[in-house]
Amino acid sequence: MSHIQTETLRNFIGGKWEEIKSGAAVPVVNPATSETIVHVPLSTRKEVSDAVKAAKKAQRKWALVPAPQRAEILYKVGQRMKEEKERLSQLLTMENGKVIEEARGEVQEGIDMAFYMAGEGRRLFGQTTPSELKDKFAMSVRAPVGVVGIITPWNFPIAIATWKSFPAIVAGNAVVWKPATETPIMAFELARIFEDCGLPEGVLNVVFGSGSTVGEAMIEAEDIRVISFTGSNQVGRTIAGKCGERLKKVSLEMGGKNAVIVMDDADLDLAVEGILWSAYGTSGQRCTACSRVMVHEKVKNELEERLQKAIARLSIGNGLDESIKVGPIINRSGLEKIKGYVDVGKAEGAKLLTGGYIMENGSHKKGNYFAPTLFTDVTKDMRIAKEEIFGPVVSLIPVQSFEEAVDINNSVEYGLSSSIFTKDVNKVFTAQRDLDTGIVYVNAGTTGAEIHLPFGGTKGTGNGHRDSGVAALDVFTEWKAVYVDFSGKLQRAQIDVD
Ligand code: UN1
Repeated sequence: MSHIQTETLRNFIGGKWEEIKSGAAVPVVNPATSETIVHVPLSTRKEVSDAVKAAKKAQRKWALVPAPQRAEILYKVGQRMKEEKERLSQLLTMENGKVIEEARGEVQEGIDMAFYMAGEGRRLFGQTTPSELKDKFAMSVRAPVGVVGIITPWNFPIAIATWKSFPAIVAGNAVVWKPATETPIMAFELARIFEDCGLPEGVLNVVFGSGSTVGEAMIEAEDIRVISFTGSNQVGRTIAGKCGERLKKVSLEMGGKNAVIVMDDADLDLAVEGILWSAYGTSGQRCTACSRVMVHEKVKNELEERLQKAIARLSIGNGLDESIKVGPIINRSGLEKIKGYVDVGKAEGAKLLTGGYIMENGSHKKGNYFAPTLFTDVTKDMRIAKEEIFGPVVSLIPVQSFEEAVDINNSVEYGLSSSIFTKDVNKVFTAQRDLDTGIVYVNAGTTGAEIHLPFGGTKGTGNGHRDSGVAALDVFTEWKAVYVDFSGKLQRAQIDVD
């Protein structure tokens, strides 16, 4: 890893790569091999405070740079990411475990976001609208909020970081970023690319460390006006409470319990492919991963058989090998959690069709591998049908009708993504209206969001905000209404209207 400056990564604060005083660090472990790749520092409140100060200072100037010029940096960043795509993808597979094809997809998602948000530099549209008074002009503009805090997860360490930091930067904010300690290399690489592309010092600051110290200090920092977080529901709720007390804007994306509906008229080959890709891709470690399948009873046996055959063909192993389809689980505690849910499912009376165990033989011994798992005869009240597992575990829930499938889809606490396989156009349109998730797919699995559309969900998935798409700008800007009276006299709104 010669391109990484030291054995322990450094924070990026005010344009400088800073070692932390205490020297405290933890290893970053490749989940496919259990080898230590690098160390990540555990910063303290002091580093957060330094980063906030640097960001505050930089933001004042950055906000005055015309947005199309701010965007120029994002174009350069996108271009650099494109040139370095293969190298970044390899590193991503090493630190996160996802298979190389998916790592390339994730880096591409970041590249797409760079060009898309760079385009916003020449849009950032507000509204112009007539005033109710003569000789008066009315418009709204987006103003940056100031310093923003972003807290990103290990499962999409570069894509999600771009969803949050790119709109923040193009809109004229400065960023303090705490990446997940499991996957700091993507943060190091992205910050380095920004530095190389000429981002003024202090506009992007990276502080490595734990949620309980670094995350907490960011929430408490008065000068951070927005927190954008992706992670667990439990942590998100705590953040929301703390931000609420401080009247701090907070945008949360907290996972899902996503379902595919397979109707009796579905193209079953397509449904099997869609389920396989969205459930076992990324080893089920996506917020959008398919975790439930509501299958019409008429095609239940057929779907079970086809899925089992398809699962048996999945190759599981080190994602750097191009032939591998399913990589490892991020760490040991992730594995234990998944195993725990399999035990719960069995105890609840669900029927295990395949998988259900930690793979500990042969080449799998070195990494954290979980066998792709399929349960059937699951009922909607079982815990495995309600709680987020974040692993390669699917529950088939037999249903008798379309309406029942939609009801079950909507019965969980989360509302991120859902999908339906059917050829009936009436069901397609009814489903897109009635499924209560932030993302709906027709004749595709539950994953595959594109960056120019809003990403997020309802109920326990979020708090009404969205990542990516134009909606992301709402998180990182304040609306400002501007009235210009050119009548030369005092005109009172609502009163001098005749
Ligand atoms: C996530 O799992 O948090 O739609 C992000 C998808 C990807 C992004 C997933 N484009 O699955």
